[in-house]
Amino acid sequence: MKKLMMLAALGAFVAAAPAFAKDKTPAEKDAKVSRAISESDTDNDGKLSKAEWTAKSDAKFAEADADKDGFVTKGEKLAAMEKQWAGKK
Ligand SMILES: [Ca+2]
Repeated sequence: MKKLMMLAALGAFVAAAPAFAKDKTPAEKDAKVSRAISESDTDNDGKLSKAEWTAKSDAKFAEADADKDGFVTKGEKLAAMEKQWAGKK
C-alpha cells in the first residue's frame, strides 16, 4: 500500500513537471523576467537597483512577519507560502 502511494505521488510529480521553469520556452522565460523586473522597477529605468531589489524583499518580509516582532517563524513562513501558492492556482 505504501509503495502504491509513493508511485501515485511520483506520478503526480511527473505530471506537474512541465510547470517547472526549466521547461519554459525562451520567450516565456523572457516575459517572466521582464514582468519580475517591472514589478519592482519603481523608477522605470528597465533595471533594478539594489534599493529596488531589497524593497521588494523587505515588503515580503513585512508581509510574512504577521505579528510584527521582527522575526519570521516557521509558521509565519508556511502561512506566507500557502498564500502565495493559493494565488498561483
Ligand atoms: Ca530601476
